[in-house]
Amino acid sequence: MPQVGRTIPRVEARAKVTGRAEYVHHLRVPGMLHGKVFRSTVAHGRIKSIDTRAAAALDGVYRVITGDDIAKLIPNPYYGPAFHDQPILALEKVRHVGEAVAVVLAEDVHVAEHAVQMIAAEYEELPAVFDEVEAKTSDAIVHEVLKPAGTFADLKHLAGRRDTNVALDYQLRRGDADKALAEADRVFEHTFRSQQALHLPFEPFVSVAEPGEGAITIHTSNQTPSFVRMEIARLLGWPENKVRVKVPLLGGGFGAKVYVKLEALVAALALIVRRPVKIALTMEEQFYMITKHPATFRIKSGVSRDGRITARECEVFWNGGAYADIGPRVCQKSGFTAPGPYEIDNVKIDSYELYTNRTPAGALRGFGIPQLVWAYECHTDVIARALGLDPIEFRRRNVLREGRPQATGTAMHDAAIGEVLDTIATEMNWSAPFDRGEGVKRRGRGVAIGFKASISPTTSVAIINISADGSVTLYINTTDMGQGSDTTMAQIAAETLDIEAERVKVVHPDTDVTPYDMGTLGSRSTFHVGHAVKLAAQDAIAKLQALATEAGLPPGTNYPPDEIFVKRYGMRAGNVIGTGTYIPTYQSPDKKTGLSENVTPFWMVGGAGVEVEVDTETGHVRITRLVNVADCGTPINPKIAATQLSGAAIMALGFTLFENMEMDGGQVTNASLADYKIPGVHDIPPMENRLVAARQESGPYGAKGLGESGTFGVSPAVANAIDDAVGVRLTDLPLTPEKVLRALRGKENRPLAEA
Ligand code: MCN
Repeated sequence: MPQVGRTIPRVEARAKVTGRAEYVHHLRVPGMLHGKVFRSTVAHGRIKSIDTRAAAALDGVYRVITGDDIAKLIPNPYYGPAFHDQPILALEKVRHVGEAVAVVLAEDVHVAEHAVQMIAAEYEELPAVFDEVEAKTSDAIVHEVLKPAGTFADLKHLAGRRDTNVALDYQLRRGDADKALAEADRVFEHTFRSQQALHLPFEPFVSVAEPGEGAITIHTSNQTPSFVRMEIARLLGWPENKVRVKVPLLGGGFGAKVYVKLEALVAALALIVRRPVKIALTMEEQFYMITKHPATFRIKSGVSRDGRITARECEVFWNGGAYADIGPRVCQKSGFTAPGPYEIDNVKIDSYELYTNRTPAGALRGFGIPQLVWAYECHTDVIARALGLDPIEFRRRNVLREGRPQATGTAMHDAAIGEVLDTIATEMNWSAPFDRGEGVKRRGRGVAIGFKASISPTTSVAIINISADGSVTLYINTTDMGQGSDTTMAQIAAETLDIEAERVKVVHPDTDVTPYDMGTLGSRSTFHVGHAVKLAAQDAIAKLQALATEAGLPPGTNYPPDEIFVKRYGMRAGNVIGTGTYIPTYQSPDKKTGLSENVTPFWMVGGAGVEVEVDTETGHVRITRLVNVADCGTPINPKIAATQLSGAAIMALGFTLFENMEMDGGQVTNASLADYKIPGVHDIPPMENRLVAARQESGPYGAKGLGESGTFGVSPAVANAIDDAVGVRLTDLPLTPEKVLRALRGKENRPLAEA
């Protein structure tokens, strides 16, 4: 029976609903100390003094640790995937409000919490910069020297620089955008902004470190166990096999829990005090860890009278906050998709990753793509309206078709952009008459489509063990954070082995046992790890066949594995281990032109159609219908795939309508779930989720990534629908009732007070 394309319940479902599922938050280790973090209250400053005496004297406090204590253990205590810029605890300087400055350790977590209040730090405040556009030319320099990490092949080109906030500037030049703009029939230019927002997994960051003899075990809620092991080993100057990283299930990750977050801190603390240490953050502390990049996007297009886009100029400023994290990759990899899924001969892209004195920004479900789609799909709609063209028709005239080159020069293959657009149109009944409402309730509709490249080059390894009874165990470093990878990886293994998926056990990441994978991020696992799993299963089959031959069984016959083992070893004994390694081909973009003929192993495509009702007296926007459409090639598990699409879209609705980290002089003023609203069940509109019939020829069983595609189109589709309803164009996210009302009043020349 086919295992791929089969909707089976999640393999961990029973454990989750019975409360038996394993999470790091549940972990208690004998002798364990709890750490609570003392955080900076200034956005940029030199540390003059940290007074820990009162805290250390409190009954029950085991020890208070500062950056200086850590530097005694690790002389160069800076980490990061792109730059080695982030100290384990602040050293000399603080660069954002909420930065970790000291840690109190106590057996009782409440004692630690209390003692943290007794620490006092003095800072010499330095000029700070918060805005991404200002950061490019500001005299307030966040890092005096930039130190590229050189860890990942695609980020090796990051040059060490001084006295600049520009961590990376990526540029792409294709054709002659200046000339084509000068010659265009019409030119349109807009600036769009998106806000700082949060991942907010319901399981906040948590890590536990257990020191051993010249070794350490880290239990952590993390999406990249292989990287954590490598980075902790590098910091300690130890071989990787002395560092063991174990990851059970995650209560959500959404890109927050990639690379090193609390792991270096708990490891250093545990080694200093020689006791296990646990740090579990509160919901509020998540506001100081990692966020979605705020971005400013200036976009300019030249268009012909018949509705062809002839040139596009994109200038994107990414607000990376105080530490680069993976921002430079967002700036580059997402940057090259800034012109949108359209065939445009003349393109100029400048994409800048900037340091500022805000909470660092990294990858958030979409890796920068939602910020870009927000801008280019609003821009696309404005152009269509100005030309008097239907927005879907205008897109149809310009979308990239099979085999055509994307801005980088990489040919588009198996990217069902046109099909996604057509499916949205059909589902929305686009050509039928539409009820536009009346009185103060006006109705409108909008669409948007986006696309994303996958991360490349990366490595994934899988191991499959067939036991003598024929049962199968799969060892992978993919983190199941809710996306369902345990289930779908079991399905891919089972499909290849021709058994039922329910017979495959998936071992959670444990770097002593499970093999290398670059990370569960960028919707790369189904494609990359899926390939490795398939290869490992094929290898296991070949080894089983060799065993059958050794056992003297006639070739070509399909013996059940348990019979082969008994025949070969005279009893139920032995096992077969298959391994698979997958690395896609890649050509890094040319440093000057940004062009590459092979920039990604596959393209993800997603889009949305929205119907809204706008109250012209209050500015309130009600979404009356949301259609999510994506191309994921073959859905491995159709039901989970559909929930990936809807989950991503609901997350995007929060960023569209209300989520916003508010700031005052570097202080986050709404750092709690009471003040920072995320979508609740009442915010979920009537929703349909559709996957277009498609196949990724280069993917395992025709599959490719999906986890982020539902985030792409939501924000611009809503803004386009608002414009359609009431004729106002909003350019800043989130689209709050206040902004809608101000725009409406501005259009009518009616002051707000009149309302
Ligand atoms: N799937 C499928 N068929 C496909 C593709 C995907 O059935 N052709 C389903 C599978 O169940 C698979 C899931 O969709 O496990 C996501 O697959 P993929 O797109 O390959 O993404 P990853 O497994 O690499 O997961 C990461 C991705 C990202 S980058 C973020 S962010 C994200 C996401 O997935 N965070 C999530 N989905 C999430 N879902 C939950 N519940 N929680 C998160 O934190």
